[in-house]
Amino acid sequence: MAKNLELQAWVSELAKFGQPDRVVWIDGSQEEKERLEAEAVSSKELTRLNPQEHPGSFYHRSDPNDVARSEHLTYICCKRKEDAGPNNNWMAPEEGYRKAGEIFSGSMKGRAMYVIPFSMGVIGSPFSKIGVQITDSIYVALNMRIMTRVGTKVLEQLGANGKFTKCLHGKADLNVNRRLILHFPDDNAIWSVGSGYGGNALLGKKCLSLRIASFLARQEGWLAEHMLILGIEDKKGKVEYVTAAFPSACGKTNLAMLIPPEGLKAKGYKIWTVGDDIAWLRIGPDGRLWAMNPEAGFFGVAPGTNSKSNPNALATIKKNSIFTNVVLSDDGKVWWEDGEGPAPEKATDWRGKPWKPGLKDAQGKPVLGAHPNGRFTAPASQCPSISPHWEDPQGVPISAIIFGGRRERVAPLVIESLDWNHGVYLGATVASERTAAQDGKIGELRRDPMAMLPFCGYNMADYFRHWLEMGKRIPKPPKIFHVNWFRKDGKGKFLWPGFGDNLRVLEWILARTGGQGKARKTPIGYVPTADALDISGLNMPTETMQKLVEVRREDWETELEGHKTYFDTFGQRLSPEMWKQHHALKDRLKSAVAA
Ligand code: OXD
Ligand code: MN
Repeated sequence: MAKNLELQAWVSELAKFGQPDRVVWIDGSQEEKERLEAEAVSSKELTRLNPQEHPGSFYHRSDPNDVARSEHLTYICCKRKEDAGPNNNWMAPEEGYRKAGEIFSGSMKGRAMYVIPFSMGVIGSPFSKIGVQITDSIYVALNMRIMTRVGTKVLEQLGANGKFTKCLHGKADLNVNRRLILHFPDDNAIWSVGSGYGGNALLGKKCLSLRIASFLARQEGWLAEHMLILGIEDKKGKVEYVTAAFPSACGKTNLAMLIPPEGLKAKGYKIWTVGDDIAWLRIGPDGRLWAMNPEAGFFGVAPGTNSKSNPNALATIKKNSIFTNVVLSDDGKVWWEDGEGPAPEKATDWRGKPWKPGLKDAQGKPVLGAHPNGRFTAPASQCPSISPHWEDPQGVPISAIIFGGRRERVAPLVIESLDWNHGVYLGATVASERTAAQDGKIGELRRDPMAMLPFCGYNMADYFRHWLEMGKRIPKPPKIFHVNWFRKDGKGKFLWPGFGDNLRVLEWILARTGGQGKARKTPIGYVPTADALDISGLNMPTETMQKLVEVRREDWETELEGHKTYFDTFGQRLSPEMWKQHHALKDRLKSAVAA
């Protein structure tokens, strides 16, 4: 039980509100883990997997209408609509509390209410934030135990007077028409009702560590970002760290756990994973930017994870993991499309229906066994490439920030910004084709600034301003880059192999931060010369490399129009510096023609 009176009062108030049968305080012990797992198995919320194949691991199927983040039901509830900005859905706080309250009220009847004290970041680090999540989902409670640091130690850290984010989650009836994911930045509170999907229900992740944290970060002078953090160790043992922001389901987890490709083996690189999804960045006493991973686990997309795309992830999920919405074989093993080994002959799919390889629907279309956004939840400590510094309270110093989009055309493999403000412009204009991690039409192009569009807890115009301000305050700023692994040739084939070979681009990036690496200055920034990257062992024709680093003026003129249309959505609120960057790019494109 908590010493914190505010916490005690809040929990009793919510118990009256939700009317659960009992209240269970999560202490974080091993005994508790086993008890919860046994309960979840007997209530059929979890299936215990084959203990030889998947020791300590479980399977979960979510409601078929509840398999991805519901962006259209996600709101920022601040007093003034303009403070939420065009990038967010907005609801007045009173209305939010009322609407969600009506759904919550009495909805925990017949269920347990779990109270989960959790820390984002190592317990006790001055940079960590404490939250307490209330939930009536045992699946959520078990996932939170993997994704965050939970329990008595957190309560001790919170003490009698500590502040915490109040996170209320209730499954209610999992009805999409009675689902709301609400953020109250002024109250440091989150109310999520009607969903059991990770991104909507594990409130420490997107809700606290990005939406609420981005709001706090602006007030407190730091950055909360949708970024992986990785370290690259060279032959001499020197490690440099980079962060990278990509839209959901664009391979952040794969990049964070990258294995050096054959062709670069002789160079003796080693990659260290610090985080795969979220970075909190602060200015260190040495004037550099330092990044820490607030999470304790990985909540990764399963389909596509295999021994080629990500052997480290496969090793990480060998044990003590939870698999959601993938294929479950009759002998208790999991499988997914583009995964490892042949599909099981006797299995059930993510919807719980009998499934076998080659199954077709009434229209003759193949039936996927796993949902494209099927997930694994696994402890970060089990990752073979986990950095020895991943839990350093102050984080790791950053040499480069990388923004990435998913574009078939236009954006070259890599661009180095001209300076910090231009880098902010590059990040602010990132565009991507939609993936399966959010509801909506797959493939549609959308602007996704800094990969934060669904996660910035306030007006994005103010967020760009905050980035520009940070640039003034960092004495030794990292360089900013933009990458695009997804460029295709005229026939729809990817030009770049991706996966481990992305290290070749990281190598160039680090060379550039160290004042080396061959580049040509183009209107859009520095781009590698066609011979700048080490592509040994790749067997790549010169024309392919030329295509990858090509900057086509016509494409960029159209692109520029897209930037303008996007910037216009922010009206007067957009910093003049962003327009200045826009016009400078226009001028550079014009003078390139003249030249
Ligand atoms: C995620 C996401 O789950 O970005 O990380 O959707
Ligand atoms: Mn993410």
